[in-house]
Amino acid sequence: MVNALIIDALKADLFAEAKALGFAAVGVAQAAEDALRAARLDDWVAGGNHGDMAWMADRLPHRRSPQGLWPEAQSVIALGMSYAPAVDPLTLAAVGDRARISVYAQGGDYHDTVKKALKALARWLVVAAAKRGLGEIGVKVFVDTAPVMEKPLAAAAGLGWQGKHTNVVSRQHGSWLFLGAIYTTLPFAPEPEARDRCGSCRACQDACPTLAFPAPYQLDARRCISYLTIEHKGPIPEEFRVALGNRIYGCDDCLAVCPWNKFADAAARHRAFLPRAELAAPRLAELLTLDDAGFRRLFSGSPIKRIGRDRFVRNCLYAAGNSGDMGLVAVVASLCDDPDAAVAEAAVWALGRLEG
Ligand code: B12
Ligand code: SF4
Ligand code: SF4
Repeated sequence: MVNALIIDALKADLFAEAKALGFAAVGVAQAAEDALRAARLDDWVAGGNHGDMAWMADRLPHRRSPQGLWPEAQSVIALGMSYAPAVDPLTLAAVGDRARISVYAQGGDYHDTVKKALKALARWLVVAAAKRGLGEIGVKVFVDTAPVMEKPLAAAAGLGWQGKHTNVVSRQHGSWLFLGAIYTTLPFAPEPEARDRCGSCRACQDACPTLAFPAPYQLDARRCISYLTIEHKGPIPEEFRVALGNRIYGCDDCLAVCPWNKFADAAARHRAFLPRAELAAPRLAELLTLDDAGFRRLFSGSPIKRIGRDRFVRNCLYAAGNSGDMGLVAVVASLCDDPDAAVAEAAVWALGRLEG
């Protein structure tokens, strides 16, 4: 009983510390398995919706629940950091010679920023628990790369609900939260789950250029531009190339049309995610000339560095093919015999489209 009171007081202080460290949202969920959530994950993977992301199918028992990954975990601290844009990301949709990089990748790499803040918060918690006589507690921090279902856990912790586009939507921050989690052996009382506020809206499903939602709340990653431009290796299937438009890294369309974004406060955006001027509306002509060294220089500190020069230039070539800009013909032609087969093939496709 005494411990329960101490743990409740500690939770209040933890939430304040999370805000001080730059998190815009924080909540707590149970670490025990949720059978429905686990079954839906299994169905999604069994249906092949993860495409070539074999790491989604590996370690499924770990991903199904926090205790599947770490049996000693008692609760999950779910955290959200805002990257709310100041301008509507769809405004660049029709500008031919410019490329579109999704909002999440225009600033610093969220893996670095969120992980640093998670580690600082976890360290704070270990010290604060010991000071309050709770002994030595265990903590593990996660952002993105571990087998953790960050969206359902954030929803269970009350940060927001999983919208029909499957991402977590917050009443205060719209679609624009990066998520992270701390598993802990401390048995915090969970927050109430957030209510689904999508209602009869289907704006995100209607906005998807590649029809990637077979049903509300379900995404077929194999059709998603985010997957195709970031995760997919080799040539992107022809059926999707025109729909890519000028998107060269990720896609924001289903997030950007969500009506709840009108409540998102760009002032809550963490300063690390302010867009870098050269990535907000880059010129295709310049991106198409990048070699390995130039690519690494431009994208140092950015999540884009992970895909490497070849996949990035491949994406830029599809966008060039869609641009209708004859000024790009010479640079596109120069890539037709690129040593990377997917780049060379994309250049031939783009040239055919520009000239044809
Ligand atoms: C794999 C992955 C992808 C894949 C697959 C996306 C997906 N929807 O699963 C691809 C490459 C396509 C992708 C794209 C993007 N991603 Co991503 N991705 C992940 C990752 C690594 C795992 C997600 C996962 O577990 N998927 C498996 C499926 C089964 O999980 P799920 O979508 O939660 O599935 C649930 C629903 O389908 C639901 N469900 C099924 N049927 C039904 C029926 C009903 C009635 C209901 C209510 C629910 C329901 O139940 C399932 C289980 O609970 C997470 C990080 C992490 N470790 O969690 C980031 C993550 C989800 N991505 C993120 C982001 C930002 C993006 C992009 C916006 C990036 C961009 N701008 O290009 C896009 C958004 C595309 C979209 N509409 O989802 C953020 C989302 C933040 C948020 N606020 O939600 C995360 C959490 C990364 C992070 N740490 O911040 N991503
Ligand atoms: S990110 Fe783009 S392609 Fe993927 S589901 Fe959303 S709108 Fe469709
Ligand atoms: S656009 Fe509409 S349906 Fe989609 S997540 Fe937002 S409120 Fe829900």
